[in-house]
Amino acid sequence: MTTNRRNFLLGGATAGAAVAAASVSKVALAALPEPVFQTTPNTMPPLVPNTGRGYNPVVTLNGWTLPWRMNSGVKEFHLVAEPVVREMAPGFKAHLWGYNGQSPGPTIEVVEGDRVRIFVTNKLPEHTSIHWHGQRVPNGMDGVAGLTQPAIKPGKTFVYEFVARRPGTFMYHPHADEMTQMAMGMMGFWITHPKARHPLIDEVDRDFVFLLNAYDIEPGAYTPKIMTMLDFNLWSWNSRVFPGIDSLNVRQGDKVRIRMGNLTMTNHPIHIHGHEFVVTGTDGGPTPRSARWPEVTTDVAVGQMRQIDFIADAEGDWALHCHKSHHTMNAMGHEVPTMIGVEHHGVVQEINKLIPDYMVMGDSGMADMGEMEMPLPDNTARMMGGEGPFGSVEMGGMFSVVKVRRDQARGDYKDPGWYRHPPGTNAFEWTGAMPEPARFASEGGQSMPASRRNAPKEIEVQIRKPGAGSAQHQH
Ligand SMILES: [Cu+2]
Repeated sequence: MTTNRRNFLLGGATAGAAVAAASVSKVALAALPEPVFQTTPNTMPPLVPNTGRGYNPVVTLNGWTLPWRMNSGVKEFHLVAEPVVREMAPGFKAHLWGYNGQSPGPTIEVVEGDRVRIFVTNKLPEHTSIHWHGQRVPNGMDGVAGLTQPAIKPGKTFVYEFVARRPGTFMYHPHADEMTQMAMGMMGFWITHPKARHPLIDEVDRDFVFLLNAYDIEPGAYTPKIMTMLDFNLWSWNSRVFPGIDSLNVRQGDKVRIRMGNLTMTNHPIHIHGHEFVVTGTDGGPTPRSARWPEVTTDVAVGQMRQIDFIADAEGDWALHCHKSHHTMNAMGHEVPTMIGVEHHGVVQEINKLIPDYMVMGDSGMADMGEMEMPLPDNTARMMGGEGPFGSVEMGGMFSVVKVRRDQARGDYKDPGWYRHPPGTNAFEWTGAMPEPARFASEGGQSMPASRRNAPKEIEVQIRKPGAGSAQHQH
């Protein structure tokens, strides 16, 4: 218990590793696969399998795949549930709970038919369990604390064992004090690759996975508020917010797959630019071909997974983002009134004498907030930011870029930098003559009928206040 406590207080991934080694006895260590930890938030190269049946491995955005050991034909994994420090964007770290040094936990990749044994060690200050969302497992392996197993107490290790029966994309997360543990970042992806060519699962050149998750962290704070039910302020992919989310780098002509699982408390319409995709699978399995149609946005509802496939045939830097515009923004530090159309600069100076931190939305929109140097508390992601080749991208949260390049080598996931547009193919400023549009010739244009032209400009509103003795006129 004392080691758990210390681990909790230190929080760091390195501390987690040290404590994991110190608190498991030598006898237990001989039987347990050595846990593997990851401390950087970088996108790790795909983990090419060196034992068992082969497959084309996935790439976890700002994440990694958990190595396994083969023990008499069983794939053994070791997950350690523990407090972690996650860099959500450069300059902004969060104190979360996760697995093996990161939130989300590592992706687990197996092959249909594999017998899998997962050791789960609990280094959290409270009990936990793991549910294998979407999978066919024996009921006793389903991970629902209290229903199918006792909760895993702090310091204890449980074993889950089952056969990965059907190919697909699944998630894992606790089924014990879920509201706290998922609000703190405990979740991960599970891929079961088909064991042979599958009529409904096409082979692809690139296969990306990420989880949609959300946090409520006050600007300047490090720890999520766990009682939040709907009003989250950080909309993340794999516990990263733009500009902290890596780009998806592909070779022109590649067949690309993206798998997205939603473990937030709301839906996310995920939208791609410049390409059409088809939804080729859900957590229920591959979609029948007759039920696929081209789309550019697909809604991923709460607790769902969507697998999309497309041919990346158009070179360029193509945005990929949630279409809820407040999900492509990071936390706002203030309750800010909308002041569009109000010239307020003098007013703000007056208010600032009284309230130094007072801030208003720009009087012509919020775009200037993407570039404005606002006084931010330490450890805060800018509300909208991310430098592009033409200025601020004015995005945060659930936003990234699919970079399609002709000269990207096969299997190379390196960031190729910004797209160099062929000359004459960018939108440009018009500097020629601007004739007055004809509609200004008649005041009111087409929207106001000619008969109303002489209507009084001021409209008097009469408000009768309840309980008041006489009618009052107000303008
Ligand atoms: Cu969203």
